[in-house]
Amino acid sequence: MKIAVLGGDGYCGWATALYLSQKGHSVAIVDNFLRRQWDFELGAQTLTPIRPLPDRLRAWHEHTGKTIDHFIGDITDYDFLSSYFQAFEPEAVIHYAEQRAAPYSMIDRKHAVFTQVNNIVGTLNLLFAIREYNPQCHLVKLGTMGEYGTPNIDIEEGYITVEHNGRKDTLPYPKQPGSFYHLSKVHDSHNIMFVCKIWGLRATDLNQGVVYGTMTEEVALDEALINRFDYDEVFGTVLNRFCVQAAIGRPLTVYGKGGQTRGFLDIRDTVRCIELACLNPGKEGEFRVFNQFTEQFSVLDLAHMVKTAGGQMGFNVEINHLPDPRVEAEAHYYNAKHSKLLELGLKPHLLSDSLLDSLMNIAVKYRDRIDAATMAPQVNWRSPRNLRTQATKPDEVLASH
Ligand code: NAD
Ligand code: USQ
Repeated sequence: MKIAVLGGDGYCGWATALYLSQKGHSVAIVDNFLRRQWDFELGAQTLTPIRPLPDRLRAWHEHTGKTIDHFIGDITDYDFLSSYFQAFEPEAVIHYAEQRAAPYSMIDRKHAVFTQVNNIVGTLNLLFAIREYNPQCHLVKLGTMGEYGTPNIDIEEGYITVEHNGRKDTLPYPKQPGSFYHLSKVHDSHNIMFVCKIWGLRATDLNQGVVYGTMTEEVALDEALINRFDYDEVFGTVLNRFCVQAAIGRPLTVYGKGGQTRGFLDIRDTVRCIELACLNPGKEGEFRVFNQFTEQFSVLDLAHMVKTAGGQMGFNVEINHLPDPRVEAEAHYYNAKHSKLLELGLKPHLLSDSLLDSLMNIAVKYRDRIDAATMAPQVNWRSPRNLRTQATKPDEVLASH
């Protein structure tokens, strides 16, 4: 298939582009390097030394003989997106190209506005481009499990059947997102569902849990292909942060009681889920929703797993409970369904089998690059600030460096 990977220089996108290319698909990446600029803005960097995109693509070609095309531009620019669609004519579009950090969206007004404009306008442009250039094209959109929040009932896959005053209907599952970023995903989902209905487009919304791991078979081929591993307070996800903290002898930063439970999956399962969605598109006019995660853990469960794994490697790992900078339930019911991708053939990798290899070893290998100053939580949901006011377009950041 001809598959577009929007956001292909980012964490999930890079692993996906290589995996699909290795499987024989024709892949073209789109990215505007915003993610790399946000590192400049925040004074943070990935633990792993990622190379510039052209170097990465050259290394991929040298190792496999395969070529991945790349188009540099901003998907909120419709002229750019149109020219990309006309040049590449994708049969499926994987859409990762959004601002994805909840804390980034909660820094202040400017970052909240930037996140929602970047994400919602980018997705809207994409919907119009699909309609204009190839209405048969299958949109595979990355949503998030955080769209649902933490209701006190089971979470279904996208839809729930409700009986009310003697009548029955199947309706979109209620959304209770917990940040301006997570809200942007809900707004995207509504826009996508609407155009499936009015224009007959076909889309799969993958409500993904927190992704962990850096290594996939393809990335492991060469150091020049290495993927991101973020651990700073804004872009670092909880498990990455705990592994890095353990590797430098810092106490693990559990926010509040640590009962916050989320769905998680290995990056190797992310790329497989994407492939499964592409190979099994829905019908014209169908808006499918899959919950894309394999296991659920509380933050405190993860802290204990890292403590044990660290102990086996000779680290004395302490667990700290910090006041929660977010507004979220710290102890709650959580049971989210996730059977649709398993039915399509997903065989999950389990955290208990890969934690040491995928995460702790990477954290230890690149320990000298860890900057502990970027670790303490400073963004607070209750008190947005104006300390960091850049919320950025690339040209603005580049001008300041
Ligand atoms: P990432 O920040 O590493 O990658 C996103 C990429 O998109 C970056 O390379 C960035 O430069 C690019 N981008 C952003 N806005 C763009 C624009 N307007 N035009 C062109 N390119 C743009 O993020 P990720 O961790 O790979 O996440 C990818 C997607 O998956 C996001 O939509 C995120 O919400 C979703 N997701 C991620 C996780 C996770 O744990 N990482 C979990 C659930 C869902
Ligand atoms: N947490 C801690 N200590 C830390 C960091 C985080 O206790 O040092 C807690 C948070 O308070 C939260 C949980 O860990 O309760 C998860 O936080 P996270 O930063 O790992 O993940 P989150 O903000 O939910 O966002 C990440 C990705 C996002 C994706 C989402 C999937 O950045 O792109 O959408 O995971 S989900 O969580 O299912 O919404």
